[in-house]
Amino acid sequence: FGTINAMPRAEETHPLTWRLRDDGAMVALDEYRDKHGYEGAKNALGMKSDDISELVKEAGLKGRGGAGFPAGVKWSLTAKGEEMPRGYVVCNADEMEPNTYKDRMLMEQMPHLLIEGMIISALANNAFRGYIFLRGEYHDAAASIERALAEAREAGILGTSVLGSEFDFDIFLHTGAGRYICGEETALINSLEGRRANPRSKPPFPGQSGAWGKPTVVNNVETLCNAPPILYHGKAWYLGLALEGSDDGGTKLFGFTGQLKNPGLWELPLGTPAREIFEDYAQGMKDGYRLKAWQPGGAGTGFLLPEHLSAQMCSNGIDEVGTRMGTGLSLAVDHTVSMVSLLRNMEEFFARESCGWCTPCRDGLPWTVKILSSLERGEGEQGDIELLEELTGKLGPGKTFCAHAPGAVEPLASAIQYFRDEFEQGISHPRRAAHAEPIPVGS
Ligand code: L3W
Repeated sequence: FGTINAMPRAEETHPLTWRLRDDGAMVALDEYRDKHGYEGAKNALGMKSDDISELVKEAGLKGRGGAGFPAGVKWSLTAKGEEMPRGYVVCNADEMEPNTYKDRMLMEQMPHLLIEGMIISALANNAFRGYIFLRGEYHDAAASIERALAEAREAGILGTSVLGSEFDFDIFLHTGAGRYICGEETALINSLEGRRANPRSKPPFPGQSGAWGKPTVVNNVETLCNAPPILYHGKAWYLGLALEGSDDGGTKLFGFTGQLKNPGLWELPLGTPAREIFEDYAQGMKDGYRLKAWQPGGAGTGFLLPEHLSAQMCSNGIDEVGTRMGTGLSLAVDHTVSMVSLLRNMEEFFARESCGWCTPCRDGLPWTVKILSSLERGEGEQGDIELLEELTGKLGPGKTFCAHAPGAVEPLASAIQYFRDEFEQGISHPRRAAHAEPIPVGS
């Protein structure tokens, strides 16, 4: 994997990828400008900030990082006005979700689209500075972004008088040090400030009080990259890109990973049936492999069965079959994979990446790993599955400080729901008695 797969792309239908070069090199400033680059930002410069938020809201752009919160609504809620200090636009580019590499592709090849999106977000949110919080391992993306930032400053697109206007705005690149929790927006802000990457409580949302106490809007890379085409072509066009039945507007980078004939990444309309992505684009399973289950968009989304491929890939379409679209880069699990081993591996990852601040997450996730490991060895005991189910409830939404643990137990709950027999096969012991005597304190 690692490339946006070759397919015919047109400006009218592929707002994110139509400018991509066949050689995979970065689209430099001249080429970007030749293809309507920075025209969306110019339109935004002539608009009031509230009108930009309203346009993006009405275009149906939802967050592309995994949670799907409407971008225009987020922008409209940022504290702004004469009496407020100007704040920050932070691009969440800490792409560490397993199977997910869409933002890397955009940043390596289309950094000016991201910069333009951040200028539009800055205008909507009255921000004076932008930060791109980039996953530290993304060296090629860092090089593209640095080159594009230099080109943009040189051309008067960033800095004082953005594109000849009275608006000042500059962007800086910040590379992370490799923690999954930095993708949680308030942990990201703490890390940006030089603190330990623990999430903060919400409210206050970052739009009220974020980086260094100032209003801060945090958006995913792909979300920001959708702003320029909306500002250039308008909301009706953007809404019309999505297929009937989708509550979301526009297109999305969708992917399929696994033992597939043609794994990859494609820009497709929101609402494309998952089966079309799996069969037509990914070309189905390799010979000798059967599809057993799939996950729509990252390790934090629930497992689905082959029959659920009829669902449309959009937030409402995947909600209907019981989970979330997440990042939209799907995983195909084949018949040779043990669900118990797969879940043990996933929960090990989530347990390791917990910030450790709240008790349910810090202690609960390693507990799931311990139980799953014994089931994997065939040494589980009666009651283990019920205990795992209890843990999926106690680590679920609303029980922990942030979305990390609820995301971690979503695949576990669905794996038990659909593949309970595989978990039962790991049980070989009767339930062990609980401690008969209390353990003396201080012994
Ligand atoms: C103002 C309100 N703003 C919500 C904002 C909030 C945030 C956004 C989404 O988790 C999920 C997680 C991962 N006033 C607001 C408001 N907001 N209410 O909306 O917030 P939320 O709480 O729904 O989600 P979250 O905490 O951001 C994100 C899942 O995404 N995920 C993983 C993603 C990983 C990547 C990556 O590596 N690139 O994206 C996959 O499913 O598990 O559940 O901005 O402030 N009243």
